[in-house]
Amino acid sequence: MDVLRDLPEATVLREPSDLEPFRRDESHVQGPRPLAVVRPHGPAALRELVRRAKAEGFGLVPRGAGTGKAGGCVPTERSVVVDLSAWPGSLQVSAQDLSLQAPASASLRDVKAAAEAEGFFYPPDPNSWESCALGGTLATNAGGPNACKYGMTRNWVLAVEALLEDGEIHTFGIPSVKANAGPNLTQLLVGSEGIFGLILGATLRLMPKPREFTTLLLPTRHWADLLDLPGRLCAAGYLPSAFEFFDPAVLAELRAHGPEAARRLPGEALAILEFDDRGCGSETFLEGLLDLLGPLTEGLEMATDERQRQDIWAVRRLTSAFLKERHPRKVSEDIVVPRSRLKDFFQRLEQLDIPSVSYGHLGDGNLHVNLLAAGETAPEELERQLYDLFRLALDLGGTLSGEHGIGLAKREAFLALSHPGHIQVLRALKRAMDPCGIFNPGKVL
Ligand code: 2HG
Ligand code: ZN
Repeated sequence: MDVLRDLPEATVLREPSDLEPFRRDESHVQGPRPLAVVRPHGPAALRELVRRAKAEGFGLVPRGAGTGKAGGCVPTERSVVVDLSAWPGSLQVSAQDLSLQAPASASLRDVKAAAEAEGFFYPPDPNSWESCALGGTLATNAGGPNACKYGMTRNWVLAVEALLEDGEIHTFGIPSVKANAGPNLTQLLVGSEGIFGLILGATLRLMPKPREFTTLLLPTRHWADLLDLPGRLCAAGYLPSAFEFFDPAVLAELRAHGPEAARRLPGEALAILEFDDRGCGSETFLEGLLDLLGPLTEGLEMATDERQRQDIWAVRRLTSAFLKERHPRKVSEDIVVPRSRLKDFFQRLEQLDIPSVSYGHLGDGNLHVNLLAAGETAPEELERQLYDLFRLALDLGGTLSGEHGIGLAKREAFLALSHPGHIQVLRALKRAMDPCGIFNPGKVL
């Protein structure tokens, strides 16, 4: 029986070859073929989808552009993928409210460009910012390099529109940073990975566009010298807008096999450091900064124009895809440790038997530890390595995901390693908001 027959206001894909690409996202996990893929164009489709999902017992798996890193939009058994790429709506900037309204289907690239066209800045910048959908960034609470100073997507969401289990679209929040009438349901939905409802649009917070940048390439001969720098900078009142790093192994691989621009990268390990405060190009600011960097200034390069700045960032931006191309079966993690524990983390990682290389967001302690040989490692051994890694992050006061979320990829580890009280509260919320279990079943919890 076709559970999606005559679905109003929707395009439905049913051909196996059309469904095949929807089994995956950008993580290492893959799901079964979905029952169908639905592209809703209006509320009637969603109302009917919820009704039929409850009646027929199938799940609704939200999907944006499929660039997620944790399998959050990967189907589980008996589910329909709700592809929000055709969800209607336009981008509207309110200069007076410093806000931007956008549908989940908007690309993050267009959102950032719309803000910029009016002289504003929308900071969230996950690596996939040029191809991901806004809806995916809201569902996963996406991060990126700028989170070091500006925080995650959730810090920039004022209101959301979401489909809930009654089949209706509800709006939570208002276009103001001040909204305190009861607990914040907007923030409950952001980052909930579609398990409480489906986010269809949002009102985002904007800020004036930074106009000055100081961008540094910071090579070092001794990798460990970089590790206390994020903490030292912050303690001294220097908060970078981004502080990225490549460990010696990633840097060597980029240099040996990367594109032309990567072959010239200096150092044994390397950091990219950016400031965007007003006055960050001034002599006083730079003097203070160089003082703090001390011996690390040896070999330092500074971008002197926007093109050089973009060249520096281009290499960082391609790293994930580059490593994936060279090691297609690798597993990439995104654990976090407080920046004050970075040195301890890498010291203790060395003592564990986890063959890995690392790069990522050193400034906020969000590390992409990559197990390049995961595809050739026995499953129990891989699981042992991952659990040891997660336990280490937790022991140091961190967590097992900083920006990619739990999805399918980290569900078991999340359930096994989280405090039971935490899981109990989440399950109670799930039961209350989705009593029939139709929203993204088998994810997170
Ligand atoms: C990045 O920072 C992304 O480049 C992707 O979060 C990281 O591929 C990865 O693991
Ligand atoms: Zn990242």
